[in-house]
Amino acid sequence: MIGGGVVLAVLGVLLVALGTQFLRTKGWSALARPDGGYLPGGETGVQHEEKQAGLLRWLTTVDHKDIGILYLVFGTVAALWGGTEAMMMRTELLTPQADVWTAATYNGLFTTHGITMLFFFATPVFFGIGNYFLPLLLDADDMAFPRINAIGFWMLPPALLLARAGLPADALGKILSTVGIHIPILDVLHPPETGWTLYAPLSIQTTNPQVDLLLLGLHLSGIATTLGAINFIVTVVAERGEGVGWDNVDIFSWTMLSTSGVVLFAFPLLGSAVIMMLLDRNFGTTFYLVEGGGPILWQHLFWFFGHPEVYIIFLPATGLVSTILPKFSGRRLFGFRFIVYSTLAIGVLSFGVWAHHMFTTGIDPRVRASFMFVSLAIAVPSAVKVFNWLSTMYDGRIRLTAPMILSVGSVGTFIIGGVTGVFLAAIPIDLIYHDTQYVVGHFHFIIMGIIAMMMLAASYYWYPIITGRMYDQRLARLQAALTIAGVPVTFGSMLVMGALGLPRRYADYPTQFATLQQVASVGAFVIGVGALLWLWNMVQSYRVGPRVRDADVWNLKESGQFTREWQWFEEQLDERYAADGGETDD
Ligand code: HEM
Ligand SMILES: [Cu+2]
Repeated sequence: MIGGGVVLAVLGVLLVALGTQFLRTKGWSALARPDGGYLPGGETGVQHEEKQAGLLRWLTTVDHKDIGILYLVFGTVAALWGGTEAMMMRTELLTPQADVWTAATYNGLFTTHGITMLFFFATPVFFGIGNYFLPLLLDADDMAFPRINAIGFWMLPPALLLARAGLPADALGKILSTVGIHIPILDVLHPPETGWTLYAPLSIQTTNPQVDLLLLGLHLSGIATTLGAINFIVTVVAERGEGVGWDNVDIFSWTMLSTSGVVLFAFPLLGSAVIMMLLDRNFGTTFYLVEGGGPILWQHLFWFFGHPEVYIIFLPATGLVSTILPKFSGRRLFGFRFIVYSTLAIGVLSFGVWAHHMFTTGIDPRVRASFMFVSLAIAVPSAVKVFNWLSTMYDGRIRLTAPMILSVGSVGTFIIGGVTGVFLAAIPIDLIYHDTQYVVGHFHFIIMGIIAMMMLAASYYWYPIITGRMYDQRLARLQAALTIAGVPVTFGSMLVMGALGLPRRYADYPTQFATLQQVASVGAFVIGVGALLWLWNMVQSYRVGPRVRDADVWNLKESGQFTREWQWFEEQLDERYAADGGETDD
């Protein structure tokens, strides 16, 4: 025991020493990159000027901005797919019976909706925003490893196809069978019905081979996410421009750095856990079976990944609030340092709370209590953020643009999502609310309320930089209002239904819940209409929106907040319009 302690202590000291040395090293960008990215002397090994044309360009690009856009487009497609499933579920729930779709279809819907939204929408969209803007914000030439960056992205489409092969296979099989063609594999692949949590023993006993493809897809997406995270970390640590010291790193980069650190510890574990599940399913191992490690082992491993995953997508959203809110309050971010500390604290604490998902499984009460305390403790750094945001707005000159409306809305929905979460962290309350619609309501206030809403805010805030054009701002404000109104109607109803005892993951329900379910569905359709308006606005403005000629779109110079990405944009505009004498027409 004592020997082990000494070894651990020595290892710890070594690790800290190494880390300090790492951070002290100057001139990282002068080091050769093993992947052939940047060469010594600050010359780029990758020539963005010689881009290919058309489709080939998008398939071969290693430019961080292009890869960022690829991520954003991919994430948007996934969001539309997962969003369609949300609308299908809400349609089913309009009536107490499972009559619109079968119960089996509903099971498939919530499973694939959850997986698509978390793995293929939320994470990729933040990686897209990070890819596009981190190098600009940090004054770096590109991401640290441009080729690895491209590889990381290109693993995602096959991962999505593997994870979601069930639906296309099902549909294709049905279509082909009407014309008399029969391909057996298409009949057996159908959407998994395990929930996104894939609990054993159900996920091991299910014969549907689509579950195996899903596990492979998750594994692949895990590799992709890890590669991306390594790239973000090295970029922030080693690729910052001359004038960007650690005291000068912007808040969004801080959150991407923290998120990437969390990814590094969470996703590889998921990778191993799903491989063990594949072995259980196909090769007779018993990692998660009663005679072996037991089903609870899966829950431990899954949530050791799963809880940090929710912070992986939450932290960048807070980074966006901290970035956008001050710009339209005419004031600097209040308590910058404390926001950074709270971000780091949440990142570390996120690994100490996983068993709060397992309070009802009969684990040792003493273990449970410790997880309850850490879970409650996370409320502190989260509240620090909220108070800082409120203080930033206090006495400020608020301008209600679309990104600002969404940011303020996000702070509001986050407060509801956070406070309902504190209740769940308390064991006696969780024992009652576990597996009810209350839980689903709680996490959607976060996942839709701050995460998706801040993505929308970011799209409105930075749209001019990415496209060089402006969108319809009135439509954007309308869309922001619809989303903010829809979230509490939909997910507030779920909170109430859950508190009244309605379990989650059921296609049918007792008739006394009909009214609340219908209210929730109407709210969801309002959000859905908003999403379509957003899509229309983005696509249409990309084609015919007015060109931006003054880089100070948001009047940021006035309050001294014309930050690096906008300065870069200004240079671009200067070059563009100097080159053609301002003759470019729409
Ligand atoms: C308009 C927006 C949305 C609506 C109306 C919606 C609706 C729903 C519904 C009805 C369920 C199933 C409830 C049940 O019967 O158990 C669900 C589950 C879930 N949703 Fe959403 N959702 C939305 C957005 C999102 C977003 C943006 C994310 C993630 C980024 C997300 C992640 C999840 C997850 C992880 C589950 C749990 C799946 C499971 O039980 O395995 N949702 N959602
Ligand atoms: Cu959790």
